[in-house]
Amino acid sequence: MAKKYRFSFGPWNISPGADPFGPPVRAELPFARKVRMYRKLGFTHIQLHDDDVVPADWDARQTQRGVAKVKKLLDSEGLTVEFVAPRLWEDPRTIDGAFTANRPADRRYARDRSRRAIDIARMLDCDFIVLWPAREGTYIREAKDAQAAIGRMVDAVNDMLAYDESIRIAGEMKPNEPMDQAYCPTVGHFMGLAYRTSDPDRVGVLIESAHSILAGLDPADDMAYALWHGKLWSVHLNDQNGLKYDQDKTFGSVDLRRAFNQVWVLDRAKFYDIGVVGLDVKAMRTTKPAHQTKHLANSLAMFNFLLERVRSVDEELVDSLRRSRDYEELDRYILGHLMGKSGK
Ligand code: 3MF
Ligand code: MG
Repeated sequence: MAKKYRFSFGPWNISPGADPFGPPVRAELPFARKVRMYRKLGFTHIQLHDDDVVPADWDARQTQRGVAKVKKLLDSEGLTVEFVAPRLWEDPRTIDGAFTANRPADRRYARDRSRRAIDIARMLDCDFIVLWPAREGTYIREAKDAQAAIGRMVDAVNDMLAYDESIRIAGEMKPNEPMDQAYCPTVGHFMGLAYRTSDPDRVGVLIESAHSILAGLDPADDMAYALWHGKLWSVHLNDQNGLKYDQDKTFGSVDLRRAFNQVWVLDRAKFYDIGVVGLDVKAMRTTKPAHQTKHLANSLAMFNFLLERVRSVDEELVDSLRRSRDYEELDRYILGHLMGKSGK
């Protein structure tokens, strides 16, 4: 592969613009219409929740037929499924969490729904599952046994690993929202857990820039940490303005230098040979329907712009400034380079 990146997003990234304080402001586009937008926007891969493909309450036969129909649609557009994620946070049975719910029947529901997500992934020629543990935490500390909860998360991952002997699973960690506190708030937490599963080589992470930022961490350093372990299998690049609600802003739109460093770390690690670059970005609520994919096109363009900046860094200069510990000059050089000024 010639150092070329592949890009993906999920159908939820073209959205009607509702927020907790106001209703939708754009019509929800039919799934098939969204699918037809991917290639034109420069994307070859699609990310899906299980119920983006077929409703979660369909029986096995309906599911098989429904998935086959979606597969045909994706094939006709030349799209590859990057991952399938079981949506374990909307059904009433997941109100108290999924794998960590206190009721055994709710935990069984989460287990069965995750197995079904694997079935759907397989029908779509995909061997990659992403777990965003949305409600695996609490509003108050005393609601659940936190130690038991971690064990239950390991059990759930083990169940999926046993259900399909070659499926790979990546945890997408987020410190909060919708819960006050998540049991596996960071990449490091999930990776510790991954090593205690029955097949650590098949358990990795997806890092979302905003989720690292919300945990007070630098996304580029988080990515480097997971890359060192050989466990960074996907990313959700976006941006985030401070420690607030999850904003999913256009990549690079808040902090260009922070975005530059994410591309730097990914490119130095040859991520183009490892995984697909996902852009988990959301249009502003003020965006008109005619412009509702601009945030995706702009995020991809920003990645490519920063890639050009990363690949034109004067490596020798950086090395020599590191050796002489002249970080003031390095700081000036990087800022100048980001602004297109090449002066040494
Ligand atoms: C939540 C997210 C989600 C997950 C997606 C896949 C809307 O903060 O980032 O995107 O990425 O549900 O699990
Ligand atoms: Mg995400």
